[in-house]
Amino acid sequence: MNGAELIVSALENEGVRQIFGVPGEENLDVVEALRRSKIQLVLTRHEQAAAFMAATHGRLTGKPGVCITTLGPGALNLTTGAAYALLGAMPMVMITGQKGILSRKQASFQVVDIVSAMTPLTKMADQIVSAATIPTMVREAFRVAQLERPGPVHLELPEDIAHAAAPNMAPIPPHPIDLPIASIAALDRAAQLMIDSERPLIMLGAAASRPRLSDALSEFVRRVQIPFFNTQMGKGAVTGNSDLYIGTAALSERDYVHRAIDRADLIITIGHDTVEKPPFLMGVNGPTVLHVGYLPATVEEVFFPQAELIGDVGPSLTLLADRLEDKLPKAKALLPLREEVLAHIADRAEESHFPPTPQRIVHDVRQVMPEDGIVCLDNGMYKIWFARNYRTHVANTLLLDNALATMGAGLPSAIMAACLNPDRRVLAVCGDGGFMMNSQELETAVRLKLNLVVLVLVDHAYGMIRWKQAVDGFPDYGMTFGDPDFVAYAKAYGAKGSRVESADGLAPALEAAFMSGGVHLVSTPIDYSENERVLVDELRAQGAIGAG
Ligand SMILES: Cc1ncc(C[n+]2csc(CCOP(=O)(O)OP(=O)(O)O)c2C)c(N)n1
Ligand SMILES: [Mg+2]
Repeated sequence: MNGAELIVSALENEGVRQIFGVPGEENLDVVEALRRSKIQLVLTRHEQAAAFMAATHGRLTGKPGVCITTLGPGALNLTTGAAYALLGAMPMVMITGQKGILSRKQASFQVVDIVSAMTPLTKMADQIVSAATIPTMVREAFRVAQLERPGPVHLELPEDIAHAAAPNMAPIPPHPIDLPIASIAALDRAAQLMIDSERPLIMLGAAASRPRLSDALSEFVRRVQIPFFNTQMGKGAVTGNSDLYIGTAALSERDYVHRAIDRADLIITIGHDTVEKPPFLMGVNGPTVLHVGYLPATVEEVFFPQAELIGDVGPSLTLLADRLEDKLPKAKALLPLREEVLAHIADRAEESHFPPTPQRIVHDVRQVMPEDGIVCLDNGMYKIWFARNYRTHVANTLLLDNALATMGAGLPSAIMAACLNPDRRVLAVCGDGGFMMNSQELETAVRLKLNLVVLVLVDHAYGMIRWKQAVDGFPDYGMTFGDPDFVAYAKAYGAKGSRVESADGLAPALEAAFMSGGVHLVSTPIDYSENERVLVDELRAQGAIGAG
């Protein structure tokens, strides 16, 4: 047995089925060990995409996804993915190669101190210096990656350690770890706050979307009957309960949902992670915030809860609901605002206008996506529209990144979602800017024979920045570009492609794309004049009303 075989057996022991990446010569012993293992090596066309895919595996399953690269340039290409997983709390294990550490036959060629580069981007970054430490280091890497708050870890395996004879060691079996549940005193205090509240509101934050939490959380909301809103990354954290949904806080203030937020006297934030753009701004005049989380709140200028319920969120919420049975007569005090808020959000969703408005696009996507269909967004202006307007009914069916908010993750995350859910519809939604940052992964999707539809929204611009430029009063300058013919581009990869050419053309084009199977790109123009009309003028007016 050599070091490479030992690490691959340790990965098998962790239940790893796929590894994503671009190997280099320093990984060849590992590649050979993978060839003889149960683990599939999935090549990507850029390491960044491999990291986005591995992180999304962690996000959707709670189990770390694994990616592998060579040393230096390949390893550095993982850094954006590492930050994506770190800010987004997605468990991931990154394995990178390195030149031999016992002798230096190639001097310093391609040698970069990757462990140092990864240290601020990970929960743990370490070099393996002896094969005998592999079983413990791999076990520790997976533990650290998964434990709250989950995130990425990095192991560097130098080629001589991978190649050298290793002791025949058994891997360390993983065991379930149950987190502590909130204390009785904290539960009583939280229950009292809720009982005393006149106008309570629940907010579901990013950590509410942990896959293992969705059943208990959905049940809690059903039992207490308090209306809820969510942050962008808390969207779709609960299954059902849609009659209590009161909106998504895609902006920090003055959006329609803030009519409810501003009137609440108690906001129970479940799993809020301040990596997200603030869903509301706390001020001296309230509201009171009860933070429920796996970990204590991070205190920020705009978020400083007055009470906390810390512990394994699912079981803690069950105990909390037990204390509230029949004691919340005011639970639905803010519910009457719901229809008004949602009616504004649905405004112009069916307008026949070409190019389609963002509202119409969100509406048409919802029409063709079944309840359990998964939409994966890249980053651009449309993300705000999807966050505000797209209704989710099943947990983890709208994957967006409001933490690093990086462009380029939409397609890789959708590839991972499609790998994990071959029987569900999966749609990537990308701007013409973000799509081109990892569009080469169309080849990966085709090679994996996935069923996947990619919707590209074409405005020939970095639209989001162009919008901000306008909002801030700058002249329109420097944000436009030319695009390839996206349909021809998709076809060049062996995918299918179609173009939306009329107001009513999007839904049928998406439906046909899903029906025909395989990888299919649908390109549509988008009319972003609504950004100014709704997200600036209309909300400014509504903010003025709110202030008065
Ligand atoms: C990697 C990366 N680079 C730059 C940005 C800043 N940024 C945010 S949105 C955006 C424009 C996105 O353009 P596009 O994908 O075409 O979407 P659109 O807003 O036009 O719909 C840019 C440049 C970012 N978030 N991530
Ligand atoms: Mg664009």
